[in-house]
Amino acid sequence: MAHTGIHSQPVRSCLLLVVVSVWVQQVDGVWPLPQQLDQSADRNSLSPQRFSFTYGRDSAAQTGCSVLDAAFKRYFSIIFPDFTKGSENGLQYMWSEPQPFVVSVSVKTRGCDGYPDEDSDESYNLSVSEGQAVLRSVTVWGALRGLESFSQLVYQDDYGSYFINKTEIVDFPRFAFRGLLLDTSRHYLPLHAILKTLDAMAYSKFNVFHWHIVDDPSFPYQSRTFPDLSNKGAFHPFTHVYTQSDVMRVIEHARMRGIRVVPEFDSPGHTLSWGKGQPNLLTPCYKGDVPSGSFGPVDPTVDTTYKFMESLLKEVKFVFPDSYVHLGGDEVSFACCIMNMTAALNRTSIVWQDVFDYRERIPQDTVLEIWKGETYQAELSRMTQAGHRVLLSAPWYINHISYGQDWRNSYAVQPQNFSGTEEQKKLVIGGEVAMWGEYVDATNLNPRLWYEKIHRQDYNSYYYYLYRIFHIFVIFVFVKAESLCCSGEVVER
Ligand code: CP6
Repeated sequence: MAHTGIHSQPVRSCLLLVVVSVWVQQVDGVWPLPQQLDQSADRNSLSPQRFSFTYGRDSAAQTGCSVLDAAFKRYFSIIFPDFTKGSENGLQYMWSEPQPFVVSVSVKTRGCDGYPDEDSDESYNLSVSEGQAVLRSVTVWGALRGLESFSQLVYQDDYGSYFINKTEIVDFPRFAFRGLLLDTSRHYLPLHAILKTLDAMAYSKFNVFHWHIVDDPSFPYQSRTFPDLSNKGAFHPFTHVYTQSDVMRVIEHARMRGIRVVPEFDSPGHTLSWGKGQPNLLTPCYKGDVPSGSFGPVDPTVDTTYKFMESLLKEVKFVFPDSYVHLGGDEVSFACCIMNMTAALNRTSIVWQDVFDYRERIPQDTVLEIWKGETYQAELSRMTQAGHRVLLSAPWYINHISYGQDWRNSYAVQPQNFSGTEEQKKLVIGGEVAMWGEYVDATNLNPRLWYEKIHRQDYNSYYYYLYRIFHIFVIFVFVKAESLCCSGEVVER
């Protein structure tokens, strides 16, 4: 009896060690925080060999649904990063026989081949219980958001085993438009940098890629109708352009992640690069009676300008499937001329706040985007008072950096915190992060976009360090206790 007592001591402390470690193990969060999240300490172990995604029996989408078939493959690799078929369990150490785990996904409406749009229902319910998870949504776009949340719930312990806790999530976005602007004119961004950014957007449930594709410095969009625009206006006519096939790849990569692509062809200002491949488009500047050789904005006084703009926008409408087009209109005082074209466009247009500030007559369904920092709350009041839908970008101009921790301000913003009625507040359809390209290219884009968020979640928190230190301390105590009782055992023998 005495023997068993002493012998079981290390076993018991080992068990306790496991229990305490598990208890201390942080239950990983979901980012951004779901509307409702209930997590229990009960956990399932997952093994890649016995894990699968399936379509629920009652799901309107079944195998062959492009968006979800691809998402299942993608999220399998995201969930099990060190698992490659063939090398069986790689890093993992299994305590017991692997248990099967099935994620069953059911959507109400099929719609696997379409594009996400402003009315897409992105809500989902996720229930993780023993041996299975059930994900339900109205659309495939909601299912994508649910798969993202599911993947964020899976974690590995220090031995590489995978776990997921029992969890209930009810979730839907607070704002329909959650955008990110990239500027590919100041610096050319290679295709892979754009595709990687779309991947990262999906991890944070962003759903609109605002492609500020051309501007003063360069015109990288290779137009079918006007090839000289990029032949003469891009930084390089072959290497620094987006071909039609590049653009299609971006749109498809985005679609697969439930992300809309809204192109911006900013005019009538910010068009210097356009003038190189399209003679007589820009307003010539004069020194006295002679042209000085420099140019102003698009020339609103000649007919050819309108013909050109009409053809270009017709092409844009053909190439980009989204129902929104961004027409720019910033930093020039006669944006009126482009507004006349929007009726023929038959798309919802977005324009920068300048168009509203200059008191142009603006069609009621035009979305206004606020980018000027100082007065954005007053601007929100005025624009929604005038009945316009509004996008807020001013507080998220993250190309502006100061000395550390800018993210604190970005996260504190409440876009509906302005004086106005409830009706007015509903007109705020969402917001946009803007990463202008003056000082950003492919070498620093990723860290500039996502760096602070990574730190916010983990390592910047001193709780994280406290937790690590406490964990090491607990292990130390148990190793010590175990060695003490083991020496006891030796003495007994
Ligand atoms: N280019 C264009 C820009 C900016 C805008 N339009 C801009 C202005 C101020 C800051 C950042 C960017 N570079 N076409 C304004 C909408 Cl801080």
